[in-house]
Amino acid sequence: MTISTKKNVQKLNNLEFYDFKPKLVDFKEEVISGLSKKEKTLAPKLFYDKKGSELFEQIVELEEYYIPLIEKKLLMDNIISINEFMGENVSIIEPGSGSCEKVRRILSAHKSIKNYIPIEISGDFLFHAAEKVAKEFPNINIIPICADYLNNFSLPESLKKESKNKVIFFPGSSIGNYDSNDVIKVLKKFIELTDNQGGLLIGVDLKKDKDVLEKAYNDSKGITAQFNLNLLHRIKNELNVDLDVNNFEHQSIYNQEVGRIEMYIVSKKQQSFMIDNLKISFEKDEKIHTENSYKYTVNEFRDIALSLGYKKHFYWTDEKEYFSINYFQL
Ligand code: AVJ
Repeated sequence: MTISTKKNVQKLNNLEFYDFKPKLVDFKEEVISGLSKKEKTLAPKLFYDKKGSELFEQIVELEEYYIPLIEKKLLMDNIISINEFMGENVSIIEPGSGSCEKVRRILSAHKSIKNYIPIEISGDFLFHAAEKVAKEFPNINIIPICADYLNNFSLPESLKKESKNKVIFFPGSSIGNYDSNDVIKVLKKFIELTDNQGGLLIGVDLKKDKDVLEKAYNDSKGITAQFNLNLLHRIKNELNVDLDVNNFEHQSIYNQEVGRIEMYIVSKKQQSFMIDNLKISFEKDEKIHTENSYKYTVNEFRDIALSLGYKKHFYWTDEKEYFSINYFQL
């Protein structure tokens, strides 16, 4: 583990950056292995290059994509009780913190937060986001950790001893990308991080009408389609592949039996392209599976968390019961 000493950066005495030098995603390797499978896949983490991240910023502004608005309202309307459940001298740990935007609602409303620990794989991005938070909240220690939150990192020793009340903040229904085995792995990791005595504040998207769900992932402005098809633009540009993105289309369907949105890139015709010497062929209507987004009932998700050791559960939903904020306590 190294504590990086970045030059040309204003020293803030409430900011301490830890860099575990996570292995970055090898785009080419991921694409080749995904497209060589019998059922072709591309992992959702590949969405987020610069263009993809910009498109995602547009998705979260869409009315049809109800998640961010409802989550924001639920957090704001219930911030007092949420803060009470979290207790005092809290350390908030946010795996996959991105721009650290949502946590501000908690940091500014809570009187007794000691530490905020955002964890993110992209170091520069993390550093700048954390620096902003550090300036805005001079009384909170900001301890960004550059790491893949499921692998090879640990919290600084000082944190392990000092603060009992560790709370994991995992908003946005990020948990939706994980299938049932991985949800268990992720939650177990969270329990380990909070030393078997903390809390978990997590946004979970709920099962609902197929129509509402499919519109959320196939919006009328076509932004989600662009976001999905951006994967093909990445392949074309970054791997120098001769392919025509117009020969593919975006598809999102709600698989009711499994309870998940499935996103695909569909080949409009029989075609192929070359990645170096490797030929990737498609039948007409053949799909590349690009994302799953699992939906739960409140009870389904509660039962998973309780079976892993969480003891108390509090939750908040909107009137239509589209989305839930859950607080679990160990
Ligand atoms: C970032 C995984 C929460 O599944 O709702 C949104 C990603 N994909 N629209 C989700 C996403 C297409 C999103 N998560």
